[in-house]
Amino acid sequence: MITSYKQLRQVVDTTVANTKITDVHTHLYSPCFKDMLLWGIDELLNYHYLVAETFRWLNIPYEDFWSMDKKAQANLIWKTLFEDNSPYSEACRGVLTTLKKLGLDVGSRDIDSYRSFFAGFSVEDYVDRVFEVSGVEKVIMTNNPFDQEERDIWLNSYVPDSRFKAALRIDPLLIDTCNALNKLKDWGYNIEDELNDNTYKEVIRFLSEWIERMDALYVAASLPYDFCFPDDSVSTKIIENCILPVCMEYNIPFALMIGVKRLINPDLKLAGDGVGKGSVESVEYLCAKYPHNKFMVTMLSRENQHELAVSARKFRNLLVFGCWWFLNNPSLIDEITRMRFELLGVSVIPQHSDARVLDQLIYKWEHSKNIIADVLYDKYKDLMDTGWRISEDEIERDVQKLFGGNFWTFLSAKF
Ligand code: RAT
Ligand code: ZN
Repeated sequence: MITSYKQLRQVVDTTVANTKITDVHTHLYSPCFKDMLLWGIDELLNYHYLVAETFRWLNIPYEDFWSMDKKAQANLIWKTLFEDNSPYSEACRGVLTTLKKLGLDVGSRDIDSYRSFFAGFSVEDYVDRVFEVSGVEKVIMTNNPFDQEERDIWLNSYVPDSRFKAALRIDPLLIDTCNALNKLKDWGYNIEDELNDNTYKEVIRFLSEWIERMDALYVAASLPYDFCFPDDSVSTKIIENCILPVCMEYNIPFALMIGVKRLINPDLKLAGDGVGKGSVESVEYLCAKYPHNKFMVTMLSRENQHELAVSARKFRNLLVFGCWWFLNNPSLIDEITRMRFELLGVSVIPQHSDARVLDQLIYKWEHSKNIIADVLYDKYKDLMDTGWRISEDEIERDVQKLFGGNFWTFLSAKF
């Protein structure tokens, strides 16, 4: 049993540091996806979070930046955000934490020496290194069957790697349905001109084939802030008639990521999205109307977090996950994690990385783990103050659930 605050602190820190993580949502790819797997200093610097921050200082036309090669873009981002200003934004600091944890001399500010370091690795060795340094054991990819490059790999050269699991991402079916259905037609599915039972059957066939091909752990969509369910839109029809039945058949969750304001500045390309408040009522409707379906939900707006956590108290088929994208900042992770632990106890996935560059697993988890450890320490300390006695095993049990167990249990649950 833990007998002092000092011992508690030490057990929490060690357990959080040593527990292997399942990262439930990333944009990473296994090595068989070749160039789609991004890594190294130039990719780290070209992260779209940093591109957005760089443009706050640049006066050049957007096109001039986009026409530069990756190395020149990285140099400009480095100069603007790291040399001309202090890099304490979360995305900048992340680059430095990553370099530090890889053993590089952050104080040297010598970007070319960082480049030489990365050039010394094969991709396979580097993947091993990042998994080891970050403490991540498995990552869930974001797999888009509508992307031609990705599709070709799945069809021709995919090699399973037990560290990288798939999630079937179907945004085009919901936000660009007409074009998505035309693609299905091109690929030989018998899609009719209207959304009728035959068309739904063929969409279901498409989804089933890809779930099986990818061995997808869940089906996912990133949805706009004004996503509303139900309504009389095409996306409601596809969700009702295709996605929910397929998820039910395979007993896999439908993951909804709600709150994007797409391309509020199109000149910024991937960096041009914003955030808006979403409808928790839609999530509640889904959970209540489809009690045998499972839903994983993360929302992008800070204002939605409390309401979403309350909904999760009401629906066992709702698993809340992560501090997504613009919420992945220390002050907000701290606030949201505290509130979730207070409302939901251990029954939540406190974080996912959303890493797009392999190396980001290192900083995203390092930063989040430190905050989660602080919050856990406070919560266990409050328990100790009541006279409740806590063992090291119980802390390990809880942290294992938070860092992966809850996800795997939810996948196998049948409601
Ligand atoms: O966090 C991000 O990198 C965003 O650009 C999005 O990819 C978002 O996470 C998503 O999955 O749509
Ligand atoms: Zn994402």
